[in-house]
Amino acid sequence: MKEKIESYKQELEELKADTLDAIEAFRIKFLGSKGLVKELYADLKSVANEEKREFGQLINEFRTNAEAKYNELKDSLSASDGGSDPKVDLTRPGTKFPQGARHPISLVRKEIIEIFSRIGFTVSQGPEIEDDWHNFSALNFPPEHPARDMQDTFFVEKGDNEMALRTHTSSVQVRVMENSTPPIRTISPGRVFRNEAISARAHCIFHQVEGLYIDEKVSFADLKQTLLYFAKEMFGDKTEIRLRPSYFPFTEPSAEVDVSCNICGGKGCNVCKYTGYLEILGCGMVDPNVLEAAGIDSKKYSGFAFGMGIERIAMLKYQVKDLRLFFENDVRFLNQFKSAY
Ligand code: 2NM
Repeated sequence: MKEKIESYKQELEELKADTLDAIEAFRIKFLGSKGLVKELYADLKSVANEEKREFGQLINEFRTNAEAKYNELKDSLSASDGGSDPKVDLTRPGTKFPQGARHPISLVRKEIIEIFSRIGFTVSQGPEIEDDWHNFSALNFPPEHPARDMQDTFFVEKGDNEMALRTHTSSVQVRVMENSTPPIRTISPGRVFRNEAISARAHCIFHQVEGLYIDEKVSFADLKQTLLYFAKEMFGDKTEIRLRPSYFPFTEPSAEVDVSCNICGGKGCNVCKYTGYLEILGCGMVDPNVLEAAGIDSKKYSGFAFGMGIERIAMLKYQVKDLRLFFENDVRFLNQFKSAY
């Protein structure tokens, strides 16, 4: 009996197991229900009574050692290779994270910026709270001129000088003209604010992209071709544009630009109200007064400018019928733009 325990002890000490299977085989051999420990306890029954105590202790010691060794082997294996821990199943599919979606206004703004970047326009930004000069006076809105009522302005008290939430991002372009010399090619995306009643087609906060191009001999033909390029990139290669005379204080001449309806291809449908065209932006040649106000020589330089509402473009592109959806951030609406990029 003594020799048997000794030889098992020897075997236990010399045993090496470095795989999950080998460790399991070790456990079965030593600690299993038909293992060596069990066998020794069975043998104990046939040991003489006066020797039972001594052998019992030896067997207990052997079992404790075997258990310790088993735990040690298991620990060293899971420390060196967590993947083999039987509690961790690396073949299980992972938990899915709900994925967000970009806001359609961000998507359209990004696309507009990319289209104009390809023909050399840079992006400029400026403050949302503006002084009268940058939002109105420098843009050829004289004091008390009815043009100032074309959009209702939110005024903000700030000490002695009255400030306003900008009503267009043209104010950014005044700053660009004041701080740089032509050639200037820039677009200014940003939020603008108008005191308007909220409806399916209007909101008191919306997003604009305005563009400005100033150099020697910039012509109305340059403006038309730039906008045609933009329309085709934005709405597809078959898109046509149409210009109608209009009025803005900061441009002369001025025009509204329509694109052929991308829904019906110009044939007429309820989206274009059977006109075949959709209005997308306003534009014109920068009034010499605006150039001079910003310190640019209007004898030497000319330029064109344009402005568009991002919500309007997004409504046409994604066929959204109510502009208020862009401001509610209902995830059922936003999730529909997941694949966009
Ligand atoms: C529009 C329409 C026409 C415009 C003018 C200027 C500036 F600063 F150069 F005078 N920036 N943007 C402009 C011209 C904006 O929005 C409908």
